[in-house]
Amino acid sequence: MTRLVVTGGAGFIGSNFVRHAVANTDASVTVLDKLTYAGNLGSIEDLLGDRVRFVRGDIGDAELVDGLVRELDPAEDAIVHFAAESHNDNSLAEPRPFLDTNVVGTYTLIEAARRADVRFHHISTDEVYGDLEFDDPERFTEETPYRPSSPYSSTKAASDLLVLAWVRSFGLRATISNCSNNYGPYQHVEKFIPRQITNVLRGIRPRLYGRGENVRDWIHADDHSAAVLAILDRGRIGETYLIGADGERSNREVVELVLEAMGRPSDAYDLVADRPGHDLRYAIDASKLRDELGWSPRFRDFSAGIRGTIAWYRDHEWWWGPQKAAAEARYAELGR
Ligand code: NAD
Ligand code: TDX
Repeated sequence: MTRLVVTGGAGFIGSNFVRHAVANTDASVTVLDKLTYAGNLGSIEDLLGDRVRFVRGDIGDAELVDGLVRELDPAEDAIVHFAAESHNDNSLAEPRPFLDTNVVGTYTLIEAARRADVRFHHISTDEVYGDLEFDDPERFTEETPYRPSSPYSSTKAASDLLVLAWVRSFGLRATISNCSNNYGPYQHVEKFIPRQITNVLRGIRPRLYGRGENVRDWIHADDHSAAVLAILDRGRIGETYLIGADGERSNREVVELVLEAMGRPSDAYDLVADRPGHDLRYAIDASKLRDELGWSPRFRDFSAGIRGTIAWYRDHEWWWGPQKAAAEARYAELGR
């Protein structure tokens, strides 16, 4: 049986991936997660047992990481690296943890993978490519030059470049995926869609940055997980794969959809101060992933996906409720 070490497996996408891997493969999983403010053991607690083990620790702890990676069989096992500081607004307020986890943490993991000759998959973001104009006919591809805008995206870009250098210089058996904006269950309430859903549930008006015109390319987290499994299974070593589901929407459209689906007037939101350096638009061309690996998204109807996500937050206040006040207090300090 394959064993996967999944870093950041108590976070949003990592926990969705662990759930997806348990349901769709016979792999066993070791989750390595520091449980920062963004990690929540409640996201995977029901899975813990014979197939899923949880280790609390920092990906920058070389001794701990080496020990876990040495348990793996280089012939069939892999490290799947989700752990990161992931929120742009936090990276603008306090960049240092982004350097420690995203850059030094990734370095620590690829050194361990190199020593043990273990396959490594690096999870990254489309934000490494910077942003597009609203009317740009081109979308991001694997050939788009890196042009990150924020402390978050620049540290993710740095981590991608480290992985590529380790492939070329040391023969690390690694792949990289750069995905667009994810939505779905278990996403922290600081992020755009869960923030607005839980605001409405708490009787607070949704908040749109600037004029709400910025565009994001949405994909359901479960489709991201399926793409990562396809890359682990059939991806070519040293290659980058972009993951996206043709889900471009302006932030205003998303908020209107959430409000309507929750039975509120579609204009019952407030415009607030913009994010400094706010990327205008992201858009992914995932042709390589679709054509080479045969992946395609299952969640094609965005408004159905949003309604499912709203239902999940309605039913899981025990999961998000304890985080809501602290997240809103951080936004209040930023005037957003
Ligand atoms: P998240 O913030 O929800 O989860 C991050 C997890 O990593 C948390 O469980 C946290 O406790 C853990 N963690 C943080 N620092 C750690 C450390 N030093 N050691 C061990 N664990 C640590 O993030 P997410 O949204 O699930 O993102 C996961 C990955 O996917 C990130 O690499 C992110 O860059 C990438 N990504 C996210 C999106 C998105 O839309 N959210 C899109 C593309 C790519
Ligand atoms: O209250 C809000 N109002 C608002 O208008 C919040 C929290 C956000 N926004 C806007 C900013 C963005 O244009 O919504 C958009 C999405 O914001 P975030 O959820 O913060 O995501 P983004 O900055 O696009 O980054 C996300 O996608 C790429 C993830 O957080 C990253 O980890 C991932 O790499």
